[in-house]
Amino acid sequence: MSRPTNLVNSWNEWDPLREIVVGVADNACFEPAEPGHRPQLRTPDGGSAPFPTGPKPAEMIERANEQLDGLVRLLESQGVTVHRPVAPDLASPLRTPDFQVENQYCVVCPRDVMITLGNEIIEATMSRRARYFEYQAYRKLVYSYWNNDPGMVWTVAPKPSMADSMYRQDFWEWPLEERHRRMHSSEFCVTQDEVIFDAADISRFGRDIVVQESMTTNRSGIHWLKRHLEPRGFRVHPVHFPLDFFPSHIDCTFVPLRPGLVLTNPERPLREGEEQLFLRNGWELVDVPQPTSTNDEMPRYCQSSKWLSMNVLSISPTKVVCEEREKPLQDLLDKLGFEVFPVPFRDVFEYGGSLHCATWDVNREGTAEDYFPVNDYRPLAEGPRMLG
Ligand code: DAV
Repeated sequence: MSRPTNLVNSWNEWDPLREIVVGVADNACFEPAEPGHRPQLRTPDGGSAPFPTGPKPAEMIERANEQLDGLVRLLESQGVTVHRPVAPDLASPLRTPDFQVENQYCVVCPRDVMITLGNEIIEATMSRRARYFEYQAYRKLVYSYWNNDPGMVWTVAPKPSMADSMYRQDFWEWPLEERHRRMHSSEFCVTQDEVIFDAADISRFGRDIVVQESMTTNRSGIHWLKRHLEPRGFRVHPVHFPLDFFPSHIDCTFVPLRPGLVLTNPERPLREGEEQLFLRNGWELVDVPQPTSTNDEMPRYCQSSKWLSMNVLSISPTKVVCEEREKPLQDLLDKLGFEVFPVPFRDVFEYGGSLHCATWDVNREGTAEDYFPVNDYRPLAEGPRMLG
């Protein structure tokens, strides 16, 4: 049998899933404090006790791996091909010409690093030092797609320096009042001087790409995405959630599940006006219920919010994988007509996310649909200069 050539093909977050990458917890370390990140323990002693450093204990890694393996088994039982990254040594200190960091983090969340946009795989710039080299864990896989799919396009976004000057360190000290005052300015812990984005700030809707301005994606990063993707036929829409004072990654805030339906976060509304693109094209924005944990009840080393509850993974436009404890959300999904697959995943939370974060879909059925025919999209004034 001849090999299929379109190995890399994924245009949105919901089309029937054929091939996916699921992270592994092997070799994971505690995330170090750095200018772009201040890890903190969850209460009751969150204010005083120091956040651990160095490799995570073996039994914690084992527990996370068991849950990741459980997700793999579920996906395989649904006919999905699953690949895993290879975790390199992450415990050694890292030094580049511009920064040093005591250790790397983990390779549990490919979503943050890698993205498939149609037939193209993009490696994000990343925004934190401990994650600068995370792409390396996926290179073997990327090479296998590169070697076996002649139509695949492989793009590595420019690496930022991650030098001290790239960060705005006083951001972490701003009192709540100041954050409130600045909530529409979208200035966070990274400056605008360099191109910065994490792949998980992007959500895919066929030929439309939605990108959140955040602590991990700046306006220069969005500008790079526009300049890169518009000539390929995409429309790139920046979005903002002004009530999220520490935004990072869109997949706990704005989660499309099928054409016409986005799950939204009731505590993080879109900036006024940005909902129009969706409403004018007949999309429904449906608020999810409160998560089953408060922020304080999240696992001790978890740096994500309680809204990991909505970090679900679509197997198809009718099948969704959801964390097993999130019964209120499962009931909503059921009412909306989805078949829900609950899996335990809380032991993975401290590795950076839940079900959507811990995966990177490489192949879903389907093509580049236009879900937003009614739009007043304005591409960048200066198109790229073509040869000839
Ligand atoms: O709401 O804390 C977490 C995303 C993790 N990758 C949140 C976003």
